[in-house]
Amino acid sequence: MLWRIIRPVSSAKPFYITTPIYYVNDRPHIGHVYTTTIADIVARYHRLAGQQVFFLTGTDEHAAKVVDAAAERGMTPQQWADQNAKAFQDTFARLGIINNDFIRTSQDRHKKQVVEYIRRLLASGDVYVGEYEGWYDAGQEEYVPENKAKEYGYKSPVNGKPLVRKSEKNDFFALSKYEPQLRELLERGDFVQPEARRNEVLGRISEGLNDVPISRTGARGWGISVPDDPDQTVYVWIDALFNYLSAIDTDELRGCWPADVHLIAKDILWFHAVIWPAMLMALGLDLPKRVYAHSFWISEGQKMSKSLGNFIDLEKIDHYVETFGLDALRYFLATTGPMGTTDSDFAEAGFIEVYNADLANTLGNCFSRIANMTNRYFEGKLPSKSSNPYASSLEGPAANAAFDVQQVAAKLDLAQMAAHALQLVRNIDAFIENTAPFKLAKDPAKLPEVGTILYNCAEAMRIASVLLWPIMPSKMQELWRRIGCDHYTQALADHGTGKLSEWTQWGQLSPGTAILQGEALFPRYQAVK
Ligand code: ME8
Repeated sequence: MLWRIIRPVSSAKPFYITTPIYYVNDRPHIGHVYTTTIADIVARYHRLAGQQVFFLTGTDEHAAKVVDAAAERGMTPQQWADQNAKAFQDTFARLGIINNDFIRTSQDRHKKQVVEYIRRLLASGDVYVGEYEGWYDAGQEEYVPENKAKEYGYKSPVNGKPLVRKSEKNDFFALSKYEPQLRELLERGDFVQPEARRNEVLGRISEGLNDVPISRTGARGWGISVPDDPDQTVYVWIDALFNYLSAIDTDELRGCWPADVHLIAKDILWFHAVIWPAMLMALGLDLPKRVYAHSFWISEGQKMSKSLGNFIDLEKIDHYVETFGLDALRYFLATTGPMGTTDSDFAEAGFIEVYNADLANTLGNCFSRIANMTNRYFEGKLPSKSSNPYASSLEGPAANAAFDVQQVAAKLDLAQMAAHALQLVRNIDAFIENTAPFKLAKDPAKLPEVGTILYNCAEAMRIASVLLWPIMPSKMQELWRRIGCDHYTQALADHGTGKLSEWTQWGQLSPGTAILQGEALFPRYQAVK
């Protein structure tokens, strides 16, 4: 299968990035699309930089709410899970996501491995049988601690339904035993990002750690049975967290572990920052290098909800893609999305503003100017860079942009990645304004100067386009086609790798290359009245 291709370009450990695996009780929405798109951008950036990448996303299927949702429709849980898992796969494919694998927790390959991991956990001495009683959030498949339950008014903070008092006899994982190691891990500084999220987790650890159930009863035949104890089913969260290991637990891929980044949102940070590392400690496995928890999208100023009708669902996502193009959606998600600690608003007016300002008026317009002048004054062939006052004028700004993008990419600061690349495009525009090649061109004696100016512009634009490729792959490939750089597209096809440092060196475009004008890359959007 195509998505399993992983090219052995070097013996270095592949960069392993994951998204949460999403519940299949419903179809995907903008939140799921966001995390997976962001992961795609990061994965593409690492491939562009020449690194092998393993990018995993998928679906979490053994939740009780899947059994309920299926029953309401007269389907089996597997049928309902199949239908929704397909919706996630189709959506991601349509949105240009190039994950290496898509794991489903109902697949045999996952279930078999989980049984093995549970066996090892049981043998670790960190699991005991105990009775648990507490407030249960059925929608989230999660027990809520007493103080939190009180704070939430004994209602789910996610769906507002009453928490239920529940008691069970289960297998428990001795999480509390790992408190010192977890505290040390969190204090190390870069394990949980952003910083404020790390402090939240540390604060909660200070309140004390309760042991956690890793199995449950009454799973209605849907889930993974605990080995040698068929009454108990592996608790869906434990089953789900293991996906990060089960997907790569093959001779070919085991070397991907540990994960470089688990990308998630704030809602599931506790599981990833505390429970998951403790389980790995108990199993004697390496810990992921980083857990990055972004914030939430709200919509038109309010929390997304079906009843308010402001849910950014698949239909709305498709509407944006049809109207503005897929890359514009990716750009909007990357530049205005909630990667920090505040939520972001998905609003149509904001989308149009970003689209017109950055993509139509800046990036698209700047490329048109360069292509138009090259066609008007040099018959569409890139002029030579003779030495005159303008030689290498944009070389410094281009080098700065390349350097800055690499700095911020390491911090997953996608908005700044885009901003630095766009700054280079603004530098090109300012350079055109200052040198006024359209005026110089009136004097034939000045044509070598005009040529040098245009060479500078095209070269800087090429470098900006390389830096923007992870965010807007199709449009940048189209731009490459128009400036004779199809070999970049070929190198990056089928999970291939690029040469970021070479491609951002100055002076790669050969004079004489055909520069194609073509249609506007990002036509200006005018609202239909
Ligand atoms: O929690 N804004 O699955 P889930 C941004 N199966 N991102 C959002 C979002 C929003 N409004 N809403 C959801 C689960 N997300 C478990 C995970 S992992 C081992 C198991 C994204 O379907 C975000 O990434 O509820 C969040 O963490 C995830 O969807 C939760 O997806």
